[in-house]
Amino acid sequence: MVLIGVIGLAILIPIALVIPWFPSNGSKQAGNVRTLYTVLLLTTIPIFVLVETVVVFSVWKFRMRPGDEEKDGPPIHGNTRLEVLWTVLPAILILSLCTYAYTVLHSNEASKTSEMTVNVSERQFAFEFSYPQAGGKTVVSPVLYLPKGRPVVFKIRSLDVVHSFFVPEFSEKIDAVPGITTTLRVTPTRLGTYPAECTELCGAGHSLMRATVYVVPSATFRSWLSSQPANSAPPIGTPPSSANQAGVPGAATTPTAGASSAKSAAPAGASAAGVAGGKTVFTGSAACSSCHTLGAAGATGTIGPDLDTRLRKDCATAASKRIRGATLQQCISTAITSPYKYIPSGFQAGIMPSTFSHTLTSTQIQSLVTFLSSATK
Ligand code: HEC
Ligand SMILES: [Cu+2]
Repeated sequence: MVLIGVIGLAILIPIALVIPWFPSNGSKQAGNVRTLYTVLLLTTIPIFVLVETVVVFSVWKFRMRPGDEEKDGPPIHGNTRLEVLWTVLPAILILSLCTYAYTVLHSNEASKTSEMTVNVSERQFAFEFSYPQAGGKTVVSPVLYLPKGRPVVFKIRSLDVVHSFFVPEFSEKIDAVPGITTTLRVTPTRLGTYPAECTELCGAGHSLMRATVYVVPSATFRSWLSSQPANSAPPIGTPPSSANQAGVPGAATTPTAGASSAKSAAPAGASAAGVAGGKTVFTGSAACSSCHTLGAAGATGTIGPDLDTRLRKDCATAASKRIRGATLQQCISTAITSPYKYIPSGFQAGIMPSTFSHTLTSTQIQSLVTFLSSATK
């Protein structure tokens, strides 16, 4: 029996250690999680082997032999020493593993000195990262740049449904829940390009909800940051009034920065009304391009109607004119702000986000209308 157990261990432990359970290690926290996982493997495999060996041995040793059909087993009853042993040992084991896991979690979540804050805003189906800086300048970006070695605290919120924020190489993730701000701490330790993913089924475009993370040397990070234009809050349109959270762009942190003033302050610089601004909104923060095809924007999404071929037609039918408005502009505007009023044939309601009238500013919507009406054939 001991021999079988030793053979089992000799086979299973190398297999468990060789399997690449995790993607490459990209953060300090990921290192801690991996060590924890290895310790768990090394303690649970021997227990598994012990239990299975005893089970298999007993099945073989105490099997019924010819002539045993009518017999009962010997009337063994209780073994105090054994019972104490199999209660106390697992209890000690579980307590120590829990304590160890808790300390790993605690140190991964502990706030670090010289932490950099990055706000993560999530909505169907896009991420947006903003870097609040001294001097009042806030940089907003659809990709995440991080300096290697610098502890980062992510402040994560959702503008619509439950999403989550996960970078596999950092080995940590947390949900983005509407109405609260969740935090996640990461210290990137390896240069590289990683995916950030939403891991909460959040709608039809969920599988497209990804962003790119670049971990770069701190000098590169600084020059990237200073090359970015300052962008006043809110990053992806005006959040619903329930989203007022201190320290998050777009939140009404001062009495004067309410929803209405945020609305008029938003379209600074690049997001000004007009064709170019509309294209920026379409391909960038509003993530229209993840669902729609549109040549002028280089978009190839297939979840919603192909705007190149469908939009003019769908806006010219009698029914669409009555419901969405008689001119192309009115039609597009209604299609964006009240998407389910008129459903083009072959599509269904409930897929295109119906919250654009809250999450985009009126200037952004106007620039989308201008852009789309000039771009569609
Ligand atoms: C999650 C996928 C998705 C996203 C993101 C999305 N749409 Fe849509 N869109 C659809 C679907 C599906 C339809 C068709 C059903 C409907 O009208 O609700 C549609 C319809 C439309 C129509 C009407 C098209 C027609 O032929 O009648 C327009 C215009 C439009 N979307 C523009 C936009 C703009 C602008 C954005 C970004 C602000 C956007 N959409 C974002 C899925 C999406
Ligand atoms: Cu999501």
